[in-house]
Amino acid sequence: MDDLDTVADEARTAITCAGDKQALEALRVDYLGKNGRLTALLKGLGKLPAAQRPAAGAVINECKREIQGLIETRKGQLEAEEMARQLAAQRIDVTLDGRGRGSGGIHPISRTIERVEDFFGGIGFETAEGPELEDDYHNFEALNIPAHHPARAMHDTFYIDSNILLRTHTSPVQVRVMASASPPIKIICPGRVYRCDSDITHTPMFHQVEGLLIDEENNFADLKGLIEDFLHAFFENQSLPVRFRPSYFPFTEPSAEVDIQCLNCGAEGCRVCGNSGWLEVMGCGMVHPRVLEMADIDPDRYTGFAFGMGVERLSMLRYGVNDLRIYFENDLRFLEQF
Ligand code: 2NM
Repeated sequence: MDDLDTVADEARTAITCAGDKQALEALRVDYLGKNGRLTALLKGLGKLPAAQRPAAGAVINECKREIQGLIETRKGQLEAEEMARQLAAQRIDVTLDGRGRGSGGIHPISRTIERVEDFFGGIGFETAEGPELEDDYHNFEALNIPAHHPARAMHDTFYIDSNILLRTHTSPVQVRVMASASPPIKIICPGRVYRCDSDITHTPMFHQVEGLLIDEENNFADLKGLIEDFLHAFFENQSLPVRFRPSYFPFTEPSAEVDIQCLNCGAEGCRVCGNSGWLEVMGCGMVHPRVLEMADIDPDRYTGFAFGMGVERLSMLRYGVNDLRIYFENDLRFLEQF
């Protein structure tokens, strides 16, 4: 019975001090397990006189129950502490504001294309699209640009093989429409085009919108009037001066380049217009009869005019952007402004 008091006291102290559940389990085995110290005392009952055994057995069993109870209590405490630690570590303040969503925007290139489509769509032009991978015929041959024509050198073409290339303009879309539809044709063709050219004002991929009208009655005066109306609408300035300069394209005859008065200096002369007072914004002309013929359109019955513009350039002028590169950098501080 002295042994029992000693063992029980040791057990009480050890259990109270147990730092985690593994230590506690080791104590349980040590005192209450099959070879445990209290179990050993029970086994030693046989050495007592028979008369004392029941009372001693009852005391040892009572002690075992007490130790068992202390272990359960300590286990509960340790679990509660562990839970409290976890809750503190994983605490979430559900009253905090959310992160919010960044607001999306339409890329200025898309916006510019939409503006062009809005104007021409409003006067009956349909939008047409076509492949960015083209063949030599649709990108060059059918546009009156035969092999070895100097215009092919002007277009620094990305070739896939000797016949397949990345289109250098969206004109092949117009070639495809001319070959598959019959006049009247009124289309604009926006899209990506590719030229092997990269510097501060050129990116190897950029965007164009080209337009084409083919009907029985139209002439250069119609083309001039249409383009003037478009530029006045696009730049929201009905008195913006526009001029046409004679030029050359293989696919149009006659051809012209179109300038607007410099938006930056109003014709005074500045860095933006290279001191000329004018900004080149488009090319245009009457579709060459050979181009119509190759598309099986009778040039004696039909005439057409066409025009083309670079979307990045138009967009930069419209929105006052002075660096082409930011169109391709996906910088939200730029994009969010649109
Ligand atoms: C331009 C300038 C002038 C043009 C011509 C054609 C087609 F397919 F009808 F022949 N498409 N685009 C054209 C004409 C494009 O861009 C500066």
